[in-house]
Amino acid sequence: MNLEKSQSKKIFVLGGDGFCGWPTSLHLSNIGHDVVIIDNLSRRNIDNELEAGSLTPIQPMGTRLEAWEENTGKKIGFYNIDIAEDYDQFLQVIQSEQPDAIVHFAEQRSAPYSMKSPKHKRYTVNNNLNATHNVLCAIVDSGLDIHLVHLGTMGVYGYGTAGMKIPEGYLDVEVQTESGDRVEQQILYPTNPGSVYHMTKSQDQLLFQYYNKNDSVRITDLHQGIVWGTNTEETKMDERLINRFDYDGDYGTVLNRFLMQAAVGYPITVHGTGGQTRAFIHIQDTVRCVELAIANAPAREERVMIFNQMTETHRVNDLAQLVSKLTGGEIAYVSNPRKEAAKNDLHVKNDLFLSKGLNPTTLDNGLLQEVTEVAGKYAHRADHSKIPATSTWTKEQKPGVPEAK
Ligand code: NAD
Ligand code: USQ
Repeated sequence: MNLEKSQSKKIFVLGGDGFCGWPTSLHLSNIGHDVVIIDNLSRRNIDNELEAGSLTPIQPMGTRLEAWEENTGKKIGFYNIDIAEDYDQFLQVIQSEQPDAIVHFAEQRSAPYSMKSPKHKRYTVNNNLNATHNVLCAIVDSGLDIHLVHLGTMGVYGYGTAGMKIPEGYLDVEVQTESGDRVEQQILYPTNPGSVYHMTKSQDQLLFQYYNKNDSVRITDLHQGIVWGTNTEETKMDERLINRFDYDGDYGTVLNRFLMQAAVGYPITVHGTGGQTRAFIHIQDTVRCVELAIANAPAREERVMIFNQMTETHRVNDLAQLVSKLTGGEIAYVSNPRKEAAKNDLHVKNDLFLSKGLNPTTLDNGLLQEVTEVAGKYAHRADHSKIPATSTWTKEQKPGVPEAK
C-alpha cells in the first residue's frame, strides 16, 4: 500500500532501533512516509551490560538501513542521539528536518531491569522522564506544529478494576460542590504503577497533560499491552531486517518467553500460580496502530488523545497451558520475583482503534507456531543461564528459577 503524496509525512521514530521501533519504522516507510530514526543504541549497550542478547541475529543499524534500501528502494535516515541528554543536538535536528510527527518509543522499557538496583532505578527515571520532557520542550522550542505519538503502557492503570472496563485514559467522576450540586467531570484515570519503569510511564502522562494545556501540543498517548510475536510483513522481507527477540529474565516478555522456552527445551516459567491477567497485542498490530494514530491526529486545541492499544487479555497460567499443549513443553511454577497481585481480572475498552479500522490479530495457533519456529531456528543462540528472572522487587523476594531435577 502506498499513501497519496498529500498524506505522506516526515516522521521521526525515536527508539527506532528497538523491538517495536524497528518494525514500525519499516512499516511507516513502506506505506510512503519519509522516516528518520533517532536512537542512541542504549538497548544494545544494555545487552552488553547484561551479557545477554536478542535470540534473533539483529544486524547493526548501517546494515539494516542498507538492506531496507536494497529491498524497497526507500531510504530511512538515522541519527545517533541521546534524547535524554543531548537536547541541543536533538533540537537542531528537529529544526533542520522539520518533522510533521514524532513517534516516541525511546525509553528504558523493562520492569525487571528498572528494579535491579538503585543504579537501575535511577537510570530508568533519569532516562525516561528526561527523554519525554526533552521531546515536549523541543517541540515547543522549535515553534513547529508537530504531532507527538507516545508509546505508553496499560500498566499505568494497575491491573485490577473491580469488574469495570478500563476506559481509554479518562474516567468519568461526579463530585459534590460546596453548594451541594453534583458536577460531572473527566479526570485522567488514577495511576497505580507496579514497578519503577511503570511509574515513569505514569509521570509521562502528567508531562503530556501539562504541555497540551500550556502549549497546545498535539499528543496521542498509546497505552499498549504486552507485545508478542517477532516479525512483521516488512521484517520478513530479508533476514538482515529481522526484528529483535528478547528472551532473558529482564527483557523477555511473558508470551514470547514461554514460546522460546518451549522451543529450546527449558521449563515454562510461570510466576506464582499464574493468576495474573494482562493485556496483549501482536507486533503486526503495534505497527498498524501507530499508522492509525498518525493518520488520526488530534486538533490543535484538543486534549491528549489516549488509546488503549491492546487486542485481548489473557491469564498467565492459561498462556502457559496453551503453549504447553501446542509444544509439549513442561510448566514450572516458580517463585514470583515481583510484588504484584497473585490473581486479577482485567477488562479493557479498545473501541477507539476498532473504530479507526484496526482489524485485530488475536492469539492463534498458526501465529504461536510461527514464533516457536523463529525461536527453534535460532535456539542454538540461546544462553540458558540468562533465562531465569533474577531481578526481585524487594530484597526479601526470591528469583524465578525452576528447581533443578
Ligand atoms: P526497546 O528497548 O526494544 O526499544 C527502545 C529503544 O529506545 C532502544 O532502541 C533504545 O536504544 C532507545 N532509547 C532508549 N533511551 C533512549 C534515549 N535516551 N535516547 C535515544 N534512544 C533511546 O523497547 P520496545 O519493546 O521497543 O518498547 C518501545 C516502547 O514501547 C517503550 O517506551 C515501551 O515502554 C513501550 N511498550 C513496549 C511494550 C513491549 O511489550 N515491548 C509494551 C507496551 C509498551
Ligand atoms: N511472568 C511470568 N513468567 C515469566 C515472565 C513474566 O509469569 O517468565 C509474569 C509476570 O510476573 C507478570 C506478567 O507475566 O505478571 C507480565 O510480565 P512481562 O514481563 O511480560 O510484562 P511487563 O513487565 O508488564 O512489561 C511488558 C513490557 C513493558 C510494557 C508492559 C505492558 O516489558 O515495556 O509496558 O509489558 S503492560 O504489562 O500492559 O503494562
